[in-house]
Amino acid sequence: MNSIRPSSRLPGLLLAALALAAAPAFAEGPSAVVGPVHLPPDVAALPVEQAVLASPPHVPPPITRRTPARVVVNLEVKEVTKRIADGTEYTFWTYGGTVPGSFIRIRAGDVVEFHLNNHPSSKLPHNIDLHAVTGAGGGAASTFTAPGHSSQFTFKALNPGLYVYHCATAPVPMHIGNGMYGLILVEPEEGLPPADKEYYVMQGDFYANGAYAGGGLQTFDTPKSIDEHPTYVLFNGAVGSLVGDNALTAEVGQRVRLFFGVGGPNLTSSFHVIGEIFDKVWLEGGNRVAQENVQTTLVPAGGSTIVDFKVEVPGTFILVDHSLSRAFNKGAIGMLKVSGAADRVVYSGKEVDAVYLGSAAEAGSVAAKRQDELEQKIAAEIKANPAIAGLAKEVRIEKGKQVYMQNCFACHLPSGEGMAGVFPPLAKSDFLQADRERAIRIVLKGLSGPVTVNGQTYNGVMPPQGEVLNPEQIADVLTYVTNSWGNSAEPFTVDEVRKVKGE
Ligand code: HEC
Ligand SMILES: [Cu+2]
Repeated sequence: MNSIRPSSRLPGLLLAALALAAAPAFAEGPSAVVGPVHLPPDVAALPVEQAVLASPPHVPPPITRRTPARVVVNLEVKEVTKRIADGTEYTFWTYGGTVPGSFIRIRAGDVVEFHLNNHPSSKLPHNIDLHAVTGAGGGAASTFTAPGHSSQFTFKALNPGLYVYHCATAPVPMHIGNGMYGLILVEPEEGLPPADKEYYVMQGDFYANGAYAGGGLQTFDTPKSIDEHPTYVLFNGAVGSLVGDNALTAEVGQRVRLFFGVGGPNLTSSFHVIGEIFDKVWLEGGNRVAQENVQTTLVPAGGSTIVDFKVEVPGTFILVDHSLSRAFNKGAIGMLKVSGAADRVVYSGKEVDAVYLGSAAEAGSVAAKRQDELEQKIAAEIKANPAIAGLAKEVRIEKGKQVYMQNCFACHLPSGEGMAGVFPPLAKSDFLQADRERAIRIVLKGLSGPVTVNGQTYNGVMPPQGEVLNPEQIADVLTYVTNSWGNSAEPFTVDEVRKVKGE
């Protein structure tokens, strides 16, 4: 963990970094190495502790000591390629290998010896600005670290609260936009009130050089970022990172605490949990409860909140940014699954959330898994046997099912049966199966006016999907609906869709 003198060893990278920097004051480059701090005897005498870091959605255990310590934090920067959406990967830059980065938990009054280690496989220098730090750049100037190097600095945690940390290397929006942020909790001296479950969730906006779930490997798109037009708005770095098998869990009667932050780089969050009310909100991540009984709490970019709520009834509770296009079209959805006995006085009806979204996202993630399995099968089949047409169709169907579960099921229902008199059925629909081009046109351009499906007349409005779905997604969803629930047809091709689209 030796300090290095980056200015003498890294001329190439430095020039590159400085050239990129069009130098706003907070985009920190390297600063001179000033040598180890002289700790006064009372600080030098403090017990030394290695910080336990946790990966999202988990947090380290509460701090039980009631006296300060010298805490050593080791955080590793790693550039990794991981799933961002079904069938789609992204090159993330991370603290600790995850988005958001490792959760750091310390206590007010602690003196922290912070080590930032940039993995040798990294392509770029990085640093860290911790909002919990009192000092220029929040540590950024002292931690500018080249690949394969390690920087060290010391700070005293003066203010309790929940703080964002992030990379401040130029171009800063790109480093943050690639996932370089996380949370550091500075517990008040007396600790936080106890909770049964504590979770770590961060929202971020991602600007990809491709469409939402567009497939393949995506990277950061600077013009989209400058225009603040994100491709994804995500909880914990991927579509579905908190749904299905990955959902947060709790039991009836427990007190749940969410440490929620927004990395940005640009958007704020209207953070809401569908079907729950925040009993307590530590507004803006400050150190006291500022409000009780809150439905939606606003969290700024580079800010945080702590929310507590007791779960009284079982069910699936959906975490969203209540700017809902981000939830429904860009990925900002998570789930808290609460198990236990129902309390029919508190809540008696059928589980609306489960139909509304829950089962959809779960069915979606099952479909995603199935898609992956099938794709692996195809790869194996291609090697052994060129007869792969049947499997290819199955993949299209599974992909189409995911599109359906996001865009169609709300009206036509997961069973494809529609709703009598309101939404026509797709299952065994004579109308659907009679004319392929018409089916494509309906999905692309919508439909209104009277139609007769299986002898029943409908006169509603189906919104056009051509703006939301690309031709491949439309071909997939039509392949799915024409090969499900007793329907059967040849797969729809992207060319067929393009032809109708170009009319
Ligand atoms: C907001 C509700 C809504 C959504 C979402 C929706 N539809 Fe429809 N759809 C309708 C309505 C209403 C009609 C009938 C329109 C009319 O009466 O003219 C319809 C008609 C249809 C028809 C022709 C009638 C039939 O039953 O065969 C097809 C095919 C169809 N939709 C497919 C889809 C697909 C595929 C999606 C998703 C990509 C989708 N719809 C999304 C409401 C919706
Ligand atoms: Cu960085």
